[in-house]
Amino acid sequence: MPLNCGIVGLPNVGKSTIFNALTSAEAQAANYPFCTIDPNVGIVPVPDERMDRIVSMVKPHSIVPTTMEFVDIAGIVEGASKGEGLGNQFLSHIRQTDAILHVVRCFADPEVIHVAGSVNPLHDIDVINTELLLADMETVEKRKTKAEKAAKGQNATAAQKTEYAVIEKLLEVLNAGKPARVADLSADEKLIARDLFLITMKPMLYVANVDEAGIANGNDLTAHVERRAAEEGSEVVRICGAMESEIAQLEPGERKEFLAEMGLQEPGLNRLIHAAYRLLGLITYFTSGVQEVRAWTIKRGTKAPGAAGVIHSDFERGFIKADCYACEDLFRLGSEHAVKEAGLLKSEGKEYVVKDGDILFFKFNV
Ligand SMILES: Nc1nc2c(ncn2[C@@H]2O[C@H](COP(=O)(O)OP(=O)(O)OP(=O)(O)O)[C@@H](O)[C@H]2O)c(=O)[nH]1
Ligand SMILES: [Mg+2]
Repeated sequence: MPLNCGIVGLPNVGKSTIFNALTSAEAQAANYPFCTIDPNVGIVPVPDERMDRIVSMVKPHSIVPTTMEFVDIAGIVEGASKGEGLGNQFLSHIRQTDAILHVVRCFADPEVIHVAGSVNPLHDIDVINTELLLADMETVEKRKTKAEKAAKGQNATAAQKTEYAVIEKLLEVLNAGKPARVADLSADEKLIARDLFLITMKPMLYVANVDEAGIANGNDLTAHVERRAAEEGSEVVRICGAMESEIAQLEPGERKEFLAEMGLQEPGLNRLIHAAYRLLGLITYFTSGVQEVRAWTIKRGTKAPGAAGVIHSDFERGFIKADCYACEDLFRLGSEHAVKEAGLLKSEGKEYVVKDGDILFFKFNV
């Protein structure tokens, strides 16, 4: 199962527009609230210029980028946790994602309806975050009664006591209006908390949907979002949904020209994809040969056998070793042969922690 990011926010803020630009899909995006009802799912290649450089050197027969999944979810309104708007059903769609991209409207356009009547990013952020928080409080409260009884019973096990302690810690944080992710939990406690599938435990970043004028330096509205995000330790990605959807429809040549005219290096979507990738704690390694150059996704901290397992479970089961070098060494020295000559191609064992940008060759035996 690939990890995925849910696109979340108030109705009519541009979630489906951004999703369509990301996935080249044609999910319905229109100027009325609750245009999206069922979640739209799309798989997106992760742009990687290191991959392009490897390909230009190796000239393989086939090229396979790595991908990630985005889910376009229905808009949330005040009271959603109590069933308002499209209510609880959509919270459950968010609960199934691995990370949250919280889209905040930072463009004025009087033509586009705002559900609260006026554009006010901080108010919008509060509405969404409050609903997510309330949903989590309900989840934790539900669990509390049973956990408390077990923990205070005569035959309470250590695990039951820990579970209750975790629930108390989480409630303290949530009651203070803070997301569950800031709760101070040990690694063991986090495992217990994970079973609750809390929405505010998921990593989250803000996507400020701006008008064209606001892309380069932001605008008055994004300044608020950036301040709030800094207080929370969250990231903000600025993007113009309307323009990204135009860029996405251009041919590659036209796209380059258009970006150059706008004074941009790359589409905002690339920045968004990379930010989402980081948010999920993901890194990329490559396999490279004349047959195929391919990028693979792993969680940061994965050891060599686990990385091999992403290709095939046999690779993990029968893992012997991995020959490994950094793609940066390849770029610096010009060829795999030169990397070898320089003694930078290493044979790594089961304990090797794979690094972002490693080029790996697995030896296995099943
Ligand atoms: N001016 C401007 N309009 C935008 C931008 N992004 C989206 N819109 C418009 O905003 C309206 C709503 O866009 P959608 O993408 O359908 O919004 P949504 O958040 O998916 O809405 P729901 O599915 O109803 O929750 C459409 O009319 C879009 O054309 C933008 O960057 N600038
Ligand atoms: Mg939509």
